[in-house]
Amino acid sequence: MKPLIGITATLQEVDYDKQQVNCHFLPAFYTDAVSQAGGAPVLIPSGEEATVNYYLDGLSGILFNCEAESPVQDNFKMFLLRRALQRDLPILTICGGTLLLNLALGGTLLQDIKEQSGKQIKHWPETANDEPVHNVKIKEGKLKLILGKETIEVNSFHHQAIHKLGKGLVALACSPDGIIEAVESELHSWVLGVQWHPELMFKHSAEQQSIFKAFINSCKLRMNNKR
Ligand SMILES: [Mn+2]
Repeated sequence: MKPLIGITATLQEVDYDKQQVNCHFLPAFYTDAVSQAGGAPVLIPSGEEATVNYYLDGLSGILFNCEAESPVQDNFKMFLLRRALQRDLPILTICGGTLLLNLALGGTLLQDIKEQSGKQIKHWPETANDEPVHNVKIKEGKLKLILGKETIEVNSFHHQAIHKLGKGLVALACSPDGIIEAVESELHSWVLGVQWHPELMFKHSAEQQSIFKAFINSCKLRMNNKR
């Protein structure tokens, strides 16, 4: 049996049959990454907060995607994230999802890395989305156990970053300019956030794929313990 993995979708106006229509949108990289790691992906549309508990009853883990949101959608995602944390569900967050995780736990953000930190390395790609932009140094913790390495090359698509860490979060990886690029929660069984996009790299990177495998394995444990 495969664990059901919720992935947050983004409500977005899309050209649909010659009209602009609100669609629930998720790049297929996310579902591909979850499927290939052994999970059964399920999209979670932004909607009524009253539905959140029904999702959480059925899911064995949640992946928070990165897409830019409206405040209304952010509220829904924040509600979903807080409830998932309360239930100690396995959670993987990517890029903007990781910033949301930090906010959910009371942390703060750097709104513009260049302006606020004065640091100069690039956090935005010049070429293909799946190519490395900078390296990250990996500290002791969950990510080092998953990757078995002290340095990896990652892609990067962010102007914002974690500033003050949220309650229970520990930094697991930093870029050469000292920006926090990965976190885990010490207060939960399996909560990992990365600032880069492993879903764009996993197809040709075994180490990026191992992040999804570790997530899905924790979701399988959760599923088996619940039954
Ligand atoms: Mn970066």
